[in-house]
Amino acid sequence: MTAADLLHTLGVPAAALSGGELRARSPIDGQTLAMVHAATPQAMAAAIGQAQAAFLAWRLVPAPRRGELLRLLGATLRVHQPALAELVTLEAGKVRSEGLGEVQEMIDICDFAVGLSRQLHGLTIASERPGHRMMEQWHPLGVVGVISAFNFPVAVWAWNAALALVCGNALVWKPSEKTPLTALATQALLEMALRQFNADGGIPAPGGLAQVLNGRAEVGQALADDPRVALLSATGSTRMGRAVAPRVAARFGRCLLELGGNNAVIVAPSADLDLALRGIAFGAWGTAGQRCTSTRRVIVHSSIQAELLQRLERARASLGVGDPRQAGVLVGPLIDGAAFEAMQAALAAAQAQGGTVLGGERRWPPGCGGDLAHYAAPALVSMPAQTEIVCHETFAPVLYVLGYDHFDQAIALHNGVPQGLSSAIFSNDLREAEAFMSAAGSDCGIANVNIGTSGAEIGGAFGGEKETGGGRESGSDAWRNYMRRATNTVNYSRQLPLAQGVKFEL
Ligand code: UN1
Repeated sequence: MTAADLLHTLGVPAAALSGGELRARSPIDGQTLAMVHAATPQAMAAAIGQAQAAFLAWRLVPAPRRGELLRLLGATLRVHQPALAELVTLEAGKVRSEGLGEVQEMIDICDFAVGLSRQLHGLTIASERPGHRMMEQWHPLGVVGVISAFNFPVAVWAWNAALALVCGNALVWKPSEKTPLTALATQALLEMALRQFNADGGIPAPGGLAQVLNGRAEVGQALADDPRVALLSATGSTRMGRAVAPRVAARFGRCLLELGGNNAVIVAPSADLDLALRGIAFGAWGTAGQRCTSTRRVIVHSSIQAELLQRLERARASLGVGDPRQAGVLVGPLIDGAAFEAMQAALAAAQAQGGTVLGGERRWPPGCGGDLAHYAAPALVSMPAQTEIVCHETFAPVLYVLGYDHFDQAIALHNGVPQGLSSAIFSNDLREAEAFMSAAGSDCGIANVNIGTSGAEIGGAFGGEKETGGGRESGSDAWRNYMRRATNTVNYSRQLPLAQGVKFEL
C-alpha cells in the first residue's frame, strides 16, 4: 500500500497531506510521501490554551471513566495495527516486525493505563497528633507537552499519552519533523476512539483534550516556554535536552527527559555465547542502530574476546541490509544523509583513535532510490581503549568492542561514559550478575542479565541517569510524574495540638 492509501485507511483527511511546507519523506527510497502543514508558535500557543481549558474539565472526570478512553484507544490500535505499523516502516524505515512491535508497545501501554485507572492511589500515613489522620492524594497535573523523536515515532507518544490522559491531563504533541505522517495517523486513531467515547452515553471528553502540531524547532520551543505546560516530556538527543530543559526550568515547569544512551553489554567468561551473540547483534545492528537503547559497546573478557569477535563478524557480514519491507532484511535504512555522515565521521574518528573497523560502507540496495536513500553495512569496531569517540552516542549501527581482564575493570569501563540509559551482562556467575545489578554495579536506569540492552517491555519504568536525563516513562510508578501530590492532614478531634509539641496558647 502507498502512504496515501495507508493514511486514508487510518482516517487522515487527504487535505492534511498536500500544500504544506513540511516534507514527509521515506528513508526507504528518499521519495516525498506528502507535504504537511507546519504549525507556527502562535498556533502552538492557541493549542495550549485549548488544552488548558480541556484539562479543567477532564480532571473532574472519574479516573476509571478516563481509563475507558484508553481501552477504546487500545481497541482501535488493535484493529489498525497492520496499517499503522506499515506507515512506521515507510516513514521511519523499520523492518516490518519492528513496526508491528512498535504499535504493540502502544497497545500494551493502553492496557496498562486501563488497569492504572483504578490504581492512582496514595498512602494513609500515621499522624503524631491524637485524633488526626494524614494522607496523600494524587491529582491531575495540567497540560502535558510531548516532544518525540523519529526513531519511535508513535510508541513514545503512547507511553506519555496513555499515562497523561488516564491521570487526568490534557496533551499537546510536537512530533519529530522527520515523522509527521505517523503522528497525524496516530492522532486520527485517537480521534476515532474519542468519537466512540463521546457516543457511549457516559461523561464525554472535552474538545482539544489531545492535539498534535507538526512543525519545526520553534514550535517545540513555544511548547517548552509556555507556563501553562505543567510537564514537558521530551525524548531525543542530549543536545535537544540541553536546549529544552533549561527553558522549562527557568519557569519552574517540570521536565521528563529521555535522552541519549551509550549502552554496553559486558560478556563474562561464563557467558552463554549463543545468547550473547543474538542479544548483541539485535541490540547493535537491529533497527539500524537507531534506538536509544541500541547496544553501542561490548566489554568482553580477554579470554573469549577473539572468539566473540569472530562470531560477531560472521553475524555482521550475514545481515541482510535493504528495503525493510523485504523478507530476509534485518537492517533497514538510516533516517537521512546526516545520519549517514555522522556514522562515517564516527568510523573515521574510531580509526584515528586506534580502532580496527569492519563494515560501515555505503550500500545501494536495488530499487531503493539510489543516492536519495542512505543504507550502510553494519560496523564492528575493535578499540584498544575507551577513547573519546566511544564515549559519544552515534545513532547508527556501529558497535565498539573493548577487552577487560578483571570484573572491576569491566564495571569501570561500563560506567565511564557520560550517558546512563541501558546496560546488560551476559554471565552465568551469580556473583557477577548480582554485582552488576548492585549499587556498585551498572549506573544505568536499566540493567539486564542475559538479555540485551534494547527492547524493554512497557511494564518497567523506562529511562536513565546522567546525560540520559533522569526521567522515567512507561510502566511501574512512572505515572506519578504526570500527577501532583497533595498531602492532607485531617483533624477529627476537638483539640488543636501542634506538631513537634509546639505550644502557642492564646
Ligand atoms: C527509544 O529508542 O527511544 O526498549 C525507545 C526499547 C523500546 C523503546 C526504545 N521498547 O528498545
